[in-house]
Amino acid sequence: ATACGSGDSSGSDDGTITMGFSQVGAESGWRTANTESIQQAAEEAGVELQFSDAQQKQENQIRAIRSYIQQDVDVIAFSPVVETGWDAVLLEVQRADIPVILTDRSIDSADDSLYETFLGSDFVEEGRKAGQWLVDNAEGEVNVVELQGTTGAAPAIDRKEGFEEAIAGSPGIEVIATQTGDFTRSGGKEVMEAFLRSHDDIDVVYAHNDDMGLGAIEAIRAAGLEPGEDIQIITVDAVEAGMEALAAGEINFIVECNPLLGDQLMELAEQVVAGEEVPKRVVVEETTFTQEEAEAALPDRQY
Ligand code: GYE
Repeated sequence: ATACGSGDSSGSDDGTITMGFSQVGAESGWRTANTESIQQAAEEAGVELQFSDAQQKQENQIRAIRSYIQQDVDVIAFSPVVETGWDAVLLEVQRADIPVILTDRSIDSADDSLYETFLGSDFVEEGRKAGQWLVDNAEGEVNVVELQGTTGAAPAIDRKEGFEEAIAGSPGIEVIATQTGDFTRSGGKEVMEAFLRSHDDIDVVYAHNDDMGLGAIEAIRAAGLEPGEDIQIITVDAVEAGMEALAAGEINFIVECNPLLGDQLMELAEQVVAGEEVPKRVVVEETTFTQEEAEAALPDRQY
């Protein structure tokens, strides 16, 4: 993909768009579905995809982005593992005149000229939905432990914030412990084991994703307790394994976070490469599921 002349980034000579995409990692079922969606959508749209997996490390993403500048791709898209620390590398991209699309997670920067658009969910709203369900279903004093996502990641920061906002008016609901489980099943299990060792009065787990909730289920079982009964579990994502646990009564409520962003990403890429105006923010539409709703929805779920 060579841009001929200044400011002309209308794709390679044969019109094919080359996209450099830096993915967070493969930490969760959500991420796997997201990667598949992007790869499949690229193929269908005829976009040549340079894909790299950062294994949840910002330095790997920065390295990948620099290599996409070297390759002079037409557009760079990435899902930033953490919110801060992107200005320097994104200035390099800007100087190379390559448009940037943020997908899934956003960045925390004062300079919004560093990217064209951000396509992703409203994580604060997801946290609010989780908290609101608890407010509506809580009886008496409720002790919550929180399994946070990756430290510094937008969905971890925002899901915490939205949840706290929703429970703020309910003095009976108290978060008695909170710690990161890095969005992985093993992380969720380990942290839940530690919580169970130091607290004998846990009523509810709020996990920032299904995978950590599934890890918590294992820890709760191992402690001789019934997940979903003795300790209730609220998660975010609604990936297949989470929905199955919900339908089986082990999880009590899931807030959906849709990973199927591929088609919208390719559309936005075509538009920004063609120099068209795109909205600065594209929000993904989502719902929530109770145990009964999970059972009904499972047969038609795509992830
Ligand atoms: O909820 C979690 C994944 O950024 C929305 O990352 C995504 C989150 C998702 O690891 O499962």
